[in-house]
Amino acid sequence: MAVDKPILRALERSGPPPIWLMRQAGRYLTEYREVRAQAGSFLNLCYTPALAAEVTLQPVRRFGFDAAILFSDILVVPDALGRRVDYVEGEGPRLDPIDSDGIDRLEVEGSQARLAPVLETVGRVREALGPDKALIGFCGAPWTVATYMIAGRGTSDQAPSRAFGAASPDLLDRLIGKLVEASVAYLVGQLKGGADLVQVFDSWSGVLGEVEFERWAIAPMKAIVEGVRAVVPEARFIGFPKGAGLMLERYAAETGVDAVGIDWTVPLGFARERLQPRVAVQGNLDPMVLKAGGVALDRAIDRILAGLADGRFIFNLGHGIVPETPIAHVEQLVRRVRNWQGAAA
Ligand code: 1CP
Repeated sequence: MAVDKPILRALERSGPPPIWLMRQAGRYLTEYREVRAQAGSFLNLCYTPALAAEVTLQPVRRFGFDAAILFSDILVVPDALGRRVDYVEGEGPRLDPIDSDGIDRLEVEGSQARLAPVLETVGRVREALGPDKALIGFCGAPWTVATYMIAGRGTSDQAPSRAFGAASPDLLDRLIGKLVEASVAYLVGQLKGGADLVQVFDSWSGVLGEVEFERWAIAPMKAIVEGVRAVVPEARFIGFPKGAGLMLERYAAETGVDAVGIDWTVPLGFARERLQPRVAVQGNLDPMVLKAGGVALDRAIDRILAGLADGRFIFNLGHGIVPETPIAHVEQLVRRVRNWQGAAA
């Protein structure tokens, strides 16, 4: 694969830091809100290629980010596996909590046909995107997707899923195994359809203890990386095990990813000394600092760049942008990262 895209270059060596933002397509953009209203339901937006492609491209057009991230959601996978998924306005996703029978009935084989519209979006975006821009495909990591399938909604500590794993670890293994299988096929489809690399979001890995992190975060991620590379050998991965803390080092060493995303709690010295020698690092501005803006934002940006931009590095947030973020703050961020002259300047 020719490395003519700053994001792909940053996976291999240092250079001017490329930038994109998690949840860069979303409610903080007026142009997103217009398309979202036109689509009716959120899932309808995800499954309508013309509209999903449009909102994928909006933030790249507006801010000149180095990557577009496919507009979809991690919960299209349970939806495609035959579970009921609803998005309740102002509240978030709702699913029917899954049990042993439900796990047995998951339709792994049929799931890819239902995801065809998302793959069509990938193709449309790739065609419309400049050659220097990367298209990032994605899925949720099995543990994080499982937490929504088990609890039926987002929770603050994933107590229902931790309890499920403690009481029925073999059952959770079965669910995770099916999600690995569906995710491999889905990511292969995205990469063959035009994605330049993929990110796997393990937003809830931080609630797992050491043993559980090995079993339900590291092992499934390694299986996904290996499964995808068996079909697409050059596949590139960013893993984002949010909240993983000290477990980041083993995640980086053992899963086979090319880059790890780090949230804002990860010390820059740890990222530089323990992670960057092994993988590229992506992150880690606190979305609340971006929302606040001003001098505090400038200082935080400079500190991250001084700490990480000498190595393999992609500038990003430590989690998704929040809807209340002023557009001017995003412009301030992009300008400052683009003007970065290196630690010596
Ligand atoms: O009304 C709306 O517009 C719905 C809000 C929304 C949006 C814009 C949801 C519901 N999902 C999305 C898009 C989305 N989700 C993207 C698009 C691409 C981009 O980044 O621009 C991506 C990558 C995701 C991934 C996602 N969905 C994650 C992993 C990342 C993260 O934020 O931790 C998770 C956990 C979800 C579940 C989900 N979907 C939507 C919401 C509000 C949530 C979180 C629910 C909760 O835990 O309470």
